[in-house]
Amino acid sequence: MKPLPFEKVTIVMGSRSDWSTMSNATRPLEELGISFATAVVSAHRTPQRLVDFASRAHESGTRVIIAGAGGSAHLPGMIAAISPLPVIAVPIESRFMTGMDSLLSIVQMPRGVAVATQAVGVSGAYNAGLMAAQMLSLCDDELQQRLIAWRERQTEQVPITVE
Ligand code: RP5
Repeated sequence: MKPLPFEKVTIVMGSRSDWSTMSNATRPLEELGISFATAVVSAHRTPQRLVDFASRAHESGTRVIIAGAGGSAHLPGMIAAISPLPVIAVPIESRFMTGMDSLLSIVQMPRGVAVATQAVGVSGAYNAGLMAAQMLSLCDDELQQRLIAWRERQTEQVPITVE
């Protein structure tokens, strides 16, 4: 089996089927020049992989973890229970409850174990990448300048007129 990948931002997801959503987390990271890795880690189907990943990430170069899962979405909370790193969670839009199940099972963490939960689906995944960049920028002045410029470009791109 391939070894677990670790980068400054490591993006994990419960299934390959989550990739169409979670790939959106890579967009702001690419635009801001931040290295990332991706892997499938399932809380239920690969529990030992979850433990290996979460216990090693902070000693393997990762600074922020992004974790996406759908349905009974235990992945982000379990990683946060093991790893000291910040965990940004993305609730995946599920087939039967359109992501409400994912959202509630991720967001209702018990006191003492923190997860930064984003919106359900594509926007949440995108913002997870952006949030990771903002966290990293706290200790990286050049990245902070790139973020400021990135936001200015975003603002400039919003037209005043609707035609
Ligand atoms: C979750 O179950 C995954 O995160 C995914 O969102 C959902 C469905 O997985 P598949 O059955 O498509 O592999 O663990």
